[in-house]
Amino acid sequence: FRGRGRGRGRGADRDGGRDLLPPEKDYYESLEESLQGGVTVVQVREKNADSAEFLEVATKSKEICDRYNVPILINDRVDIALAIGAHGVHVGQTDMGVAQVRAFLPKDAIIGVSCNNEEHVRKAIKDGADYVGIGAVYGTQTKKLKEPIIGVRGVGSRLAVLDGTNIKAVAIGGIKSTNLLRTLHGSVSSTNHALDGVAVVSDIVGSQEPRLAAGKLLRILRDFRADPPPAIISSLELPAERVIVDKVAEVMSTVRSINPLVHQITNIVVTTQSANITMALGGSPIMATDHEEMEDLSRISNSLLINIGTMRSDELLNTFQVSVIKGNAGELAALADSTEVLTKGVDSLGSGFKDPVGFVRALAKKERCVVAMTGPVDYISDGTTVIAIKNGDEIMGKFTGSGCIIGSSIATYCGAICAQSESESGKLVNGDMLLGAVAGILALTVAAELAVKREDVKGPGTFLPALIDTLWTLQPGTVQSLAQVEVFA
Ligand code: 3NM
Ligand code: MG
Repeated sequence: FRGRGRGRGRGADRDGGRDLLPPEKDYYESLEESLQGGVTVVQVREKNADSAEFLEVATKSKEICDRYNVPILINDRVDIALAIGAHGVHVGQTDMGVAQVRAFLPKDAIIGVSCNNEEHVRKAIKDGADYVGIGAVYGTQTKKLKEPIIGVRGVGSRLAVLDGTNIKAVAIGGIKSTNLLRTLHGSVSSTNHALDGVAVVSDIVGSQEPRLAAGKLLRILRDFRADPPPAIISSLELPAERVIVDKVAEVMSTVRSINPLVHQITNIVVTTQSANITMALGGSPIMATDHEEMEDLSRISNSLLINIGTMRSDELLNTFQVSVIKGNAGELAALADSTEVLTKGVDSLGSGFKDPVGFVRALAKKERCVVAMTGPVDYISDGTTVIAIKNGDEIMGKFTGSGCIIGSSIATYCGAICAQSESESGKLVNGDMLLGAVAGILALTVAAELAVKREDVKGPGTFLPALIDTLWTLQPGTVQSLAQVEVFA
């Protein structure tokens, strides 16, 4: 392996293991510590070792794993697995096939296979694999990838192929304690098929303290199993329009008392008006975009708005968990790969979807977050409930950035709810984001109706400052009496 890989300088797979150890860290010590931390299965992956070295590493590793009663799998090499009496073998798509591997090994051997796409998973079922490794979920330095990164939003469709089988599934590739919760949450199929575990290399092997690194991962995994954070925490008792409107009124007061910090990364065209809208609602905007400030800001802000006017959102959505996705019909259609509505610039063409209620509900379920679709009627869903808001005025379409300020408004209310929420920090969804999205849209659209009627408003130019003034003095009771909300349970 060493000769073929490194010698010719092509196709060289990284060790994917021992080469990741921190300087001075002993491999076997690291392995033992990771087992103490709670690793439940070990795979020996030696991409550049010759057979003698591989055999030695596998033999010693098995001795250690045996002491912890943890099964050990060998990557690719059936002969090594047989030689040391390993519990099984893991193969890639270009290795020996699962059925052939099975023929060599004892009957109860565990055989796993790496799957990048749905076809691979179908083949794994047919070949009789015990588990599949789905990936790469994220980018990784550990292995030179031959197949595309699927992103956390790609795992669910692979899992769905396993429905009705008892084949286990783990996700792999760039999984770390910092993204594990998001990975578990995002990797659920529309049929509710979830991961059985995750496979991790660098976050454990690269750690000075693999016991702590593994322990942290295990804790997140167990917490998720015991108490999966719902895509949405909704306190709305449905179907009751009145309850929603009353809750919105409550949130409006909360914003003014809590004064949430709302970090907004937004288009230069709308920065000022977004900041002013947030202030008028009772929040504190931070419009920083500097790379260096991001980490510090993430510690103090109550919400983060990322306003992208383009369709490159896949990358973002694959990287972290959003609480709310807001867009017009065209933008959301693009996200859903639907051709029912086309976008032209920032304006949606046509009136939208035949079944907007069904569309937002399905998209929210798929993306596992709240989805808000703005338009003449706004539709907000958590994947189950859909709330339609009929307030607003067509003047909102007559100036630039009306969608952007709705985003600011949603982020302000969601920030207040997060700040007030007592749920444990670090969870994906901190409070009722459905309520935050509804409050954000309702406050803004009711204010728009009031502002446009003012005598001093002659058009879009005078409307915007009037809107800010109206929001500034907007009373919860006014919103309660003017709200036109409909609930689709
Ligand atoms: N297989 P890390 S990704 C060994 O996509 C391996 O099949 C992958 O290492 C696949 O946790 C990968 O350090 C590397 O990213 C995983
Ligand atoms: Mg392989």
